[in-house]
Amino acid sequence: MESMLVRKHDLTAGGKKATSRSWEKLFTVLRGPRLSFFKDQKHAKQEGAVPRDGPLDLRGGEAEVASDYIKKKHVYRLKLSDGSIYLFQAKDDSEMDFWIRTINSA
Ligand code: I3P
Repeated sequence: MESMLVRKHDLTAGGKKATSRSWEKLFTVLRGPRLSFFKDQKHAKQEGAVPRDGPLDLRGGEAEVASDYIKKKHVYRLKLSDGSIYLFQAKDDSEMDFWIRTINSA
């Protein structure tokens, strides 16, 4: 699975507040239980491409609607087993539901 996703890093491993907290549009690649983020599709397709972030290990993690996040619509939260948290903003609820299901079954 590959897609441009809009992401905000909230907490780092161990549950510390992330220092780089702005919303970013990143080319995202899901392979098995691993989620990797690239600057754009071109960077992702380069031979030996190194992700800008990740891969994140989704095993033991969970995605859910971020109903307490009221600044933007269609936002879902990914909690990882290491304590880190990422928020994602989908373009609508159906895209949000799709990604929540996809992440939770990865
Ligand atoms: C962040 C940026 C984010 C904002 C975050 C800021 O600043 O404005 O959009 O999150 O607030 O720190 P910067 O771009 O300088 O990193 P929200 O959109 O959720 O408000 P936060 O630190 O309160 O999460």
